[in-house]
Amino acid sequence: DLVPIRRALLSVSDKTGLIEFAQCLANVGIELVSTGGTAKSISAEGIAVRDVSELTGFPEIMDGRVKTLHPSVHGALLGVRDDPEHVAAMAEHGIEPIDLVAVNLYPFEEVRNSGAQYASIVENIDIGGPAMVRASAKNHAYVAIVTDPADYKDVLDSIVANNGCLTYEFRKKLAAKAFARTAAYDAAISGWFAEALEIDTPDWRAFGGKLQSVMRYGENPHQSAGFYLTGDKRPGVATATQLQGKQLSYNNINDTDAAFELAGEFDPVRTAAVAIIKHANPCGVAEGATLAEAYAKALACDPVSAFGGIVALNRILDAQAAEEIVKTFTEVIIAPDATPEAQAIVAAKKNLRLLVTGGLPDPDRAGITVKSVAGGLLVQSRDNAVIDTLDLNVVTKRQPTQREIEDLKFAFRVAKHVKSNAIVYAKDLATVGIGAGQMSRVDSSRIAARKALDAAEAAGLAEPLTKGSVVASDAFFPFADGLLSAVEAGATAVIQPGGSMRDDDVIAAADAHGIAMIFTGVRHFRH
Ligand code: 93A
Repeated sequence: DLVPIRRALLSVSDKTGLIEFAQCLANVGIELVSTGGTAKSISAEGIAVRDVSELTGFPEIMDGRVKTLHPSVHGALLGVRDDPEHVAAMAEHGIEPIDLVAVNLYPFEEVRNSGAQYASIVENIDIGGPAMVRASAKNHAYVAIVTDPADYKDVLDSIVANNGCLTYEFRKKLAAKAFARTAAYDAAISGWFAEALEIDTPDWRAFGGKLQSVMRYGENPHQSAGFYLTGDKRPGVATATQLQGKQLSYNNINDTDAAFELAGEFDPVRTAAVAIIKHANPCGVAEGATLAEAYAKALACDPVSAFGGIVALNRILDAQAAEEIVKTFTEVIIAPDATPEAQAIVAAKKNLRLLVTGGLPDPDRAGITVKSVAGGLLVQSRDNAVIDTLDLNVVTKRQPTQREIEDLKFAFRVAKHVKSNAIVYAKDLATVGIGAGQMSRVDSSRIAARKALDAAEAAGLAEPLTKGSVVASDAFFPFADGLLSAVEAGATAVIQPGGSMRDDDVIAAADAHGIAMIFTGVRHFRH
């Protein structure tokens, strides 16, 4: 069970803690062997170390691409110490066993994230390092593999506590950690290729992830929760800087993500846009000449639900918008940035969380989404269909007016971010009624119209804003009833994917009421 540690191989790119580790190993009589740079650092401190080329009888070649890839090294790591044939082979070829290996790999992830050039990223794919890590980890019955400088101290303590040996239990744990490291390393490399080639397929990086924070609780207080980062640097809730406010909760993170992904649908050069989110669904979205105007329009859609909501902006938060937003109790504001004046205004609300992202999510971009089911994970490519690039077919006798077209595109853009069944009424580039998450489309349509009535009543308007509005549906109307309920609410134009067996009935119903209807050919289910 106990393996005496007599010889150690050190080959590290991250030289954190190296000297102290090497010194302590040497102090207890362990012989040190090292690769070029590592050996240099160690011997510079006056610690005795043999160069690995002395073991291999072969120099490092090809700019270090081949330095430890040699039978003298891998035989020393893989040899089974109580197998007579292995022992004989080691003796025959003069292979000196290695009992402890400390390796950390070329910093591929850092180099990739630093925006280095292609060739230098490729050069930072470590081959010999992972080979040694995997060989030692496989042979953990005899070899201890250390891949994290944070473990040096435990290793040393353990060697001292066990009279120069390490236990099987300890070596096994180190081996498990070693394989996790090489798996994450390869996942980073394949993820980088997938990105470079724009491969729109599941990317396994999403299942690794680094713990960013532990939340007080999950979706409910009796659930525990953590937030893991995939390493993807796109602007969003995971990479944002929090300028002020309480720690984000699990639900905050989920809702903030929904809010900002929706805000990202609106090109900031073309328009200012604001999305207000509650329980991962928008309760008001609008475009405007300024953020303040867009916010006021978004708020008017459903001011009751907006209470305690999340506000996402597609432009830099300015003072005028901040003044408006802080008038309503808001949990989180997320924007590409915030002016100092706006920050000062938000600062008056101590608990209000303000996140800045440095940019907007790109709705066109490929990516993946993951959802857990009992015993599995469902993985799919991101819904990156965007209305601007779709073929819009008018299927009714009446063509939509220019104003209707603008509102229809707006409504469909929003519907993509509403849980199915999604019905979105819009007028003058603002939502005026949103029906979300219903099991029947006609119910969503009725709820949206009902909410528009409530909002009109609260605002003292004579009639709901759905009068003269347009309506978007995330999926086709299976029957004419959903469309008819929208007509009843006062919609004059409809946008939907089309594709129902009864499209003809639905088109006939639209024609009978003088409705203009567009088919997009693309569905936006979101569950
Ligand atoms: O270029 S490699 O893939 N070929 C090798 O044979 C090899 N052996 C160790 N990279 C190799 N290494 C890596 O070199 C280690 O994983 C470590 O990250 C680094 C240490 O090099 P140095 O001691 O010269 O700083």
